[in-house]
Amino acid sequence: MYTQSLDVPDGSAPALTAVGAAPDALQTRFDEKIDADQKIEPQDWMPEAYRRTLVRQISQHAHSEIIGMQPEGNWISRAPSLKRKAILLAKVQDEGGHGLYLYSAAETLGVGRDSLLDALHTGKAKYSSIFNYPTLLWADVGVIGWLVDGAAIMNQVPICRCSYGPYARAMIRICKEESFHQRQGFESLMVQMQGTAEQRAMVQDAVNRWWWPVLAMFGPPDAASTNTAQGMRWGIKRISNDDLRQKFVDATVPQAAVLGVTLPDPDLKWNEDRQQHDYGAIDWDEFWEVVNGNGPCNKERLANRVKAHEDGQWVRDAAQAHAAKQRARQLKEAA
Ligand code: FAQ
Repeated sequence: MYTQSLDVPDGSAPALTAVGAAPDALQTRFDEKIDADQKIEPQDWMPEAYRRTLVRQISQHAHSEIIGMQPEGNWISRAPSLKRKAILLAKVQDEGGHGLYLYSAAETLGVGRDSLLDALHTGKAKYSSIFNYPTLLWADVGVIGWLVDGAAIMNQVPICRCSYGPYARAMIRICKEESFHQRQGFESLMVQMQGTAEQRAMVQDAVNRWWWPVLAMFGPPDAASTNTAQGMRWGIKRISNDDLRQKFVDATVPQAAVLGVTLPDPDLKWNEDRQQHDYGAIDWDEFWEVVNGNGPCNKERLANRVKAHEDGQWVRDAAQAHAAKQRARQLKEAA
């Protein structure tokens, strides 16, 4: 199991590095560390805005992983073979594990898991737009692995170099698992593309529906991205939304050719001058509708999550009762 430094700030005492130091000196030390590309650790002094930004991003990332279990989880009972079912089960469980590492990383910033979950369940916290689209066909599962996990890797590899130590370390393991996810999706699609005309049409249909939401997943254009400049200054974000999107398009076009699918964009073409692909306009109105709770599956996803949390209450109660019993026994033995 992934572990963190447990030496987390609890707000009751100044961080060790703060003793005897004036705030300006602390800010200078923090800036020097960021400039030198050193890691900030939970026990280090950090500006409140840096802490808040990390809590926002890491918790939203955790929520995305947990909600992101639903679109593919929907197909576990209908996978076409035992092999595909075993792969899919492992993948969906991995996503749950990613959520747990990330909640742990957020907790090192002095925030409780209950409050993070509460923000998700009451609709205050965001999670990735992409998980509000339905999985209509078996091919959707392969396309999620290929394109959604592919986009996630593109976005998350740079976060392995994030300035906040616990987040960066969590991302290293997560990215290794995402690579397996991407490859299993591509392989599943490859098999389907070598099947019947009906299977090939199913894959193409899934690609047509997922392509544009996947491009939007990287976030708004740089000009409209409110958090990018500060995130990059702090070394939380290393590459901008548009640059990551471009890298993803350039990496995916040759993969689509190997698969034999068409990416649904008549404006997608190689630009010799830029040495990159041009691509068509993303529907940002649709993106914001989805982010603001009005996508095709937002209500269903959140309702499922709240129900799962409520249904699991007895497990949390039992774990706490067991821990209390253990503590009482240890106290009795020590007395
Ligand atoms: N959906 O100023 P920016 C996965 C919000 S995990 C919803 O550019 P920032 C694994 C953004 O929060 C996928 N909201 O923001 C998997 C901000 O609002 P706020 C999740 C979005 O933070 C695979 C506002 O728009 N990955 O796929 C989205 O600098 C398969 C302005 O945006 C991560 O979370 C969106 N797509 O950049 C699981 C990675 N985009 O918070 C299961 C970590 C933007 O100020 C199956 N996060 N917004 O109210 C990041 O890299 C960044 O937070 C970005 C956004 C790039 C997502």
